[in-house]
Amino acid sequence: MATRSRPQSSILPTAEPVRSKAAQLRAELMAPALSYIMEAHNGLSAKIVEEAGFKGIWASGLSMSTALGVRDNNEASWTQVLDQLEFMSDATSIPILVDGDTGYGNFNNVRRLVRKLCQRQIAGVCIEDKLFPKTNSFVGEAQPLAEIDEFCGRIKAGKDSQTDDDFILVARIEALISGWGLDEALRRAEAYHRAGADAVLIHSKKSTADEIFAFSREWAGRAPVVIVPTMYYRTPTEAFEANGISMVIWANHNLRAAITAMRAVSSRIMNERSLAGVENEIASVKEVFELVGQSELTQAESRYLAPSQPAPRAIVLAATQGVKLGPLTVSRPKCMIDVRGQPLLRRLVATLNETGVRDITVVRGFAKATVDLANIKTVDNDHFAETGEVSSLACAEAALDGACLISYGDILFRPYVVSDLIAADGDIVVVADARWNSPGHRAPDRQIDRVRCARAFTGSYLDEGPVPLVAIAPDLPTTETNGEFIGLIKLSADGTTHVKDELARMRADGSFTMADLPDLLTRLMARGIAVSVLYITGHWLDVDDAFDLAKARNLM
Ligand code: SPV
Ligand code: MG
Repeated sequence: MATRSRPQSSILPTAEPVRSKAAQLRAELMAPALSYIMEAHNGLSAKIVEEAGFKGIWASGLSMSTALGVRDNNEASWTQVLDQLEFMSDATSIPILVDGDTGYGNFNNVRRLVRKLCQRQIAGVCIEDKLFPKTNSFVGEAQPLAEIDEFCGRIKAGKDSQTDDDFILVARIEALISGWGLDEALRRAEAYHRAGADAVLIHSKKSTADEIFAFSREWAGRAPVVIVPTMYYRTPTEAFEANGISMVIWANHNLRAAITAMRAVSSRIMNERSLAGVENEIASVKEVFELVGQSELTQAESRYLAPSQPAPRAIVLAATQGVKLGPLTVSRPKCMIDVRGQPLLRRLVATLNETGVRDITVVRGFAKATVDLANIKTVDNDHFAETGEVSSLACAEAALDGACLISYGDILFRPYVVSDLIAADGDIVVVADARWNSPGHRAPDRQIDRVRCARAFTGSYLDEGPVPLVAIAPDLPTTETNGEFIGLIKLSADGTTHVKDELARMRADGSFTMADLPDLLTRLMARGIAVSVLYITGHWLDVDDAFDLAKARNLM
């Protein structure tokens, strides 16, 4: 392994199970073996570096800028860089050494930078002895260098600001790059080391490592030496080990690989006008999901999300012709009359769909062939002219299974009415309009199904839950009427069982054929089965006669 002299550190690798990222980076830097860190420029590339087995990440300024589509001249602000780092840090468990350029200003900017880096568990920063705004080291010649004392101030300020004792500050010496020679590089290394730098990075743009090795011989391990062999890439890694280098930064190779790969795939798809040629040469969508840990989210959802209740199915009773609508229902049933450009039933189905109710069985009768909407199931009551609502409901008995809604086919209501009904407590809950008697609501002679409840509507918080139903019939005295049944019922799974039992009883006792839903509800209550009422105040309508239709068309 390496024959270089080892820098001393009080913090060496230990058997501790969990170390901070800064402590991990410190251990790598101070260890006798040569360590390598690999460039990343965003959360994805950082994950890939970790996946490859690297012990650390170089958050390259050149790569992060380029990935953002800007130049490595501090065109991306330091907080924009910080945002990238936050994603990289969150996405990985290995330490990140960030390329902090010049520290983005003077000592004061370095202080703020280091505090923010520590907050985001960034393990260390490398700052270079140039001036803000910086230029990449491989651009141009003889870039100006910072005054040594001023740069030492930046180092001290950074070290004084770290909130993790293990945070690493690497001082980067640009003297060789700028043509100032080995002695100047060593003078600077010594000053920066004394100012508190944990390591020095000696940079070179030569194609051989000669000047780097000359530096490291003279430096003799006074502090760890970090290098970036982008230009002297042919030098064997064993030579770095043999010359006392502590850490190698592979500085921009993921970015450059991405550029090559993205160019190849884009131009191929452009030229071939097809994805077929590239599909097997690029990462699969499955791999994409794996990289970001999609399965963890699925597990977490099963742990933390409340199990969603399956939406009830719905049975819509739409068999009647609706003779009171005269010529409008000669060739189609009233559920199919036009209400402002759409059949009434299509509007009803859309409202149910909006609340998650998708399994809808419509009981057809009169002119059944005209009831032909998409997304509904149909069953037929071919005896619609001689039978009542309960017979129609029985035609849909196969759909009476588990939680169910039963709705008349000639009503419309706001979606919240269904949502509130589904959420309401109770095995059998019916919706009633407490404003049943308001002026102009109905044609004066119109018969409605009146309900009497255990408590009248109050208009206060008391109305929030359903109230027990006491009676339901068209002929309740006005003084005893608390609302109008709108033709919408919710059954829980138990409620559905009660209804099916009652249908069987009604079949057996002969009351089945002409019975309507209020008769069914009355029989259930007589057997001691609780039925409740959810009050609403308007926000619904039914279409029974020309008066209702005019109102419906106005409302839509
Ligand atoms: C970087 O990766 O941004 C560096 C290394 O600073 S270099 O581009 O070699 O200057
Ligand atoms: Mg850089």
